[in-house]
Amino acid sequence: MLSQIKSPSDLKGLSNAQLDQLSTEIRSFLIEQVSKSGGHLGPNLGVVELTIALHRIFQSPKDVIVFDTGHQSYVHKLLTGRIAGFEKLRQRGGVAGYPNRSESEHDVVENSHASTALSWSDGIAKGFALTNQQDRTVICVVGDGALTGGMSWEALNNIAANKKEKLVIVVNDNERSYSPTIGGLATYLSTLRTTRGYEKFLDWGKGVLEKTPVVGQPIYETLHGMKKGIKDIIAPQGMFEDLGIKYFGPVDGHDISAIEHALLSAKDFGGPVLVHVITEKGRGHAPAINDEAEKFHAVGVVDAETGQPLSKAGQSWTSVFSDELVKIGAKRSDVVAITAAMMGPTGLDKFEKAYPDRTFDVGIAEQHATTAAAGMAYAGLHPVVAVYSTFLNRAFDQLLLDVALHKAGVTFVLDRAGITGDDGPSHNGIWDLALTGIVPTLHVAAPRDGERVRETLREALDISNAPTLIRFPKGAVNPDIPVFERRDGIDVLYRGESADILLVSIGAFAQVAVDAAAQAYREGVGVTVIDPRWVKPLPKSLVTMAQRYKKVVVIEDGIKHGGIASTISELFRESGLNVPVHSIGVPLEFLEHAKRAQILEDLGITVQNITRSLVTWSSDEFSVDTKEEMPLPLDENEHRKPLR
Ligand SMILES: Cc1ncc(C[n+]2csc(CCOP(=O)(O)OP(=O)(O)O)c2C)c(N)n1
Repeated sequence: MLSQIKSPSDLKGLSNAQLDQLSTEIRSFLIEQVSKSGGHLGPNLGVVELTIALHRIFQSPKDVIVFDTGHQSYVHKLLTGRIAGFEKLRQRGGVAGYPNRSESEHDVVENSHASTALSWSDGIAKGFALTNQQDRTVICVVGDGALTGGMSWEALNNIAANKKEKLVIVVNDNERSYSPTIGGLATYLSTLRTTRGYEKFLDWGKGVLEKTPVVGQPIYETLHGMKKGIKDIIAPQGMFEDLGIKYFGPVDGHDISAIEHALLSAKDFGGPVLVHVITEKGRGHAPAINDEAEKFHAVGVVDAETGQPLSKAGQSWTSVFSDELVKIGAKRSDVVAITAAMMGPTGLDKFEKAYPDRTFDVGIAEQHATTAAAGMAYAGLHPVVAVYSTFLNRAFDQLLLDVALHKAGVTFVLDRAGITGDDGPSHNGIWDLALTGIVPTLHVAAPRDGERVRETLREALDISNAPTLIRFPKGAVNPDIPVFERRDGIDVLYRGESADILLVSIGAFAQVAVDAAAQAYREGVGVTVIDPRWVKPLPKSLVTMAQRYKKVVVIEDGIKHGGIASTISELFRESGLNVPVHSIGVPLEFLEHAKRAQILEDLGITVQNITRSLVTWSSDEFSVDTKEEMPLPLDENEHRKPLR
């Protein structure tokens, strides 16, 4: 059946039995394909029936379906003609792990960061109303996890103000973010979920009382008139309705007819409506259901049947940090940990196990996490805020003004820094060095290996009168790269025979830098590799060191614009040091999904290529880097073209 679905219109004439068959086939397909490539398996297994129902009731792309976060859009992709692309899910040439406009007209919002869909939907609905496109409905699918994000509530506040807005909000409630959703909202949704009594009560009242002669009808009407009061007693759903948003539900999210019934009513309502759909994350796949911690929210390459990882991962950067923080926690009762709904992925789960009272999961709320950390620091604690690099973007203002301006002793630990690859443009952690570079008082470290993660974490936690930040990449940690000599906090990793080039290596690129220096030596070029470890503030001794060299080259896993190379250039300029600085890093582009290694290759960040550059630069008197001189692309679609 699945292979016959080329577009949503192919779903329309199917019988209930055929729809059941299709759901089963979609689940088998997802289990098989996602196990091969890795991806968001659990969330997608949970929305099979919901997505089918959405595409049967609404007419995409005329009606616009916006998925919050977008990680649960695989079924939508399958129903909109992209089955073949799943062979290479999240790889170059295959479908992206999130909605992607270049793939299909059915994808409108290219997301991956949570809690934005309600704002998008509100904007699109208002746009349709003002441009005479009233026949188009906007449907926003938002998880209970994404509803913990502040943006969702800013949007709801605006949506509710327009009683005529044609917007259907589908709350996909599976009680989980990665792990169980936390907070007051989760408790509230759970109340709605468990008090299904209200609708039944009203049906019963209608049936019985309407048949009761004379007094029956008035009693029913009175009860109906008191609806809200009764509802609040039997099913306290007042919150959404008090806001002015009609509430339907809860609806069994695995019963296509029931969902369709609710969606039809919602479609005809003529104002903002919320349909509360209950789904099961990982539905139909025993290994996912049995995964208590995360219900296979996101898996790597696994055995399709058992769900077990196919290769044994080495020790990761995350686990080095995780273990060290637990050790520190034993000696320092002031150290507390904060996660924004990512306890396991950031490695804070071990800290939570050891010190549950000192661990806080704030929901998908990076901004709140950051400002609350400033508050905790004021009260005498030393918070460690562990987030992915890409998600710190969201809390920039809080970092700048609530934390840094107040010189709060908060330590940020950024996982997945640098190019991450598979998850596409919005998941790369390539902006943190540039963004944090402009925050006064903040200290930033980029450890090159596990030993340096432990070391810089301890150093960071010893700073109590200013914020600190440590960033490291995704995946298996590098073998430790021993230090040749440490001068004023700067590690010398490789000493060149002659003073041709000083190669400043930032963070995890150190091994590549050392290997390139070794190769350059064979070609007669003397390259000394140093690792400053702390890149903000930069040690002043860098200037003294650089004086001896003909060229300085900086390699960093982040955007070149505003990155460490540019800070170093400025430092040299201000110190009156006239030495050319070359930069190896990420150009100012959105990088389409592909393996990290592939992207690095495209960008020329390989040992071989860097060696070639080092050799060229060492003999280049004028040191003009032509790549740097290229104008920014004028064509707005330029960033979609292949990287090369
Ligand atoms: C701003 C931001 N922070 C963190 C994440 C990481 N993240 C991805 S999905 C997810 C949980 C989403 O839960 P929910 O919205 O309920 O969707 P479900 O996976 O349960 O369907 C989180 C925390 C993110 N995508 N965006």
